[in-house]
Amino acid sequence: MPLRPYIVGNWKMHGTRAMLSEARAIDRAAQRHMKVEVALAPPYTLIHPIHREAEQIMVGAQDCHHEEGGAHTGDISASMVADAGAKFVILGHSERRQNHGESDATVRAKAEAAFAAGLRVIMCVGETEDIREDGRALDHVKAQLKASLPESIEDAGERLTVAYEPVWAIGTGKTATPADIAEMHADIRALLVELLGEEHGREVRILYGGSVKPENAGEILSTPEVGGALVGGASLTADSFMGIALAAG
Ligand code: G2H
Repeated sequence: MPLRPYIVGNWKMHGTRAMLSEARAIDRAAQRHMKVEVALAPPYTLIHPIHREAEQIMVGAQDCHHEEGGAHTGDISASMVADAGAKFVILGHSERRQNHGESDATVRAKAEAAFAAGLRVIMCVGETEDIREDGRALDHVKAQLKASLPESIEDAGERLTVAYEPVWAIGTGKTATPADIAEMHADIRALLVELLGEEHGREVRILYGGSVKPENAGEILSTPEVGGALVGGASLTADSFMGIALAAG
């Protein structure tokens, strides 16, 4: 049976405890829209407070370190975010790949650590504008995904989600066309089936991310092979975030 549409808010580096009221409002609204799975990835400092209060939404982290512990000042491990209440972690976001020099190998090591800690993983992939203009977007994204995923993933259908986020569409107001999204998601689906087998490969949800907002969510979410959305800016208020969730189901 296909999993429910998955709408995930990525608060990035936004949010102090003053934002807890927004998380509560999202949680209350999510209780009225059970056809959609709603999740939030706040900054680390808000994982536990939101986890303690939320009844419906799933809370996750935006990153984790690949090692279990050690002399890594400022880092946080997969088991630590799980201990704080996180049920999933976003990995390989382009802001991590670009601003922190994360390679596919680093992202893969983080995914292995996250699965070992019992977390679900949202694996982000996407091409830059130069790569798209060169006509290499499909090959680039598939190579990135293949190199970022662990060799084997138990219960991949449930525990893995892929997010396609064209780098040029993130926070810019630009979105890919439905035809471009459908083409990319179909290619990602074919690769997932090749890597994970027919059953799990078809079950994994493929999210679209990049300037998703209530106004464009209906069109994006009805595109073939789009199983939900990873939402940045528009997830910061309950009204706009739940406007997107409503468009999903
Ligand atoms: C892409 C997205 C969420 P935004 O990074 O991951 O952010 O919706 O602000 O483009």
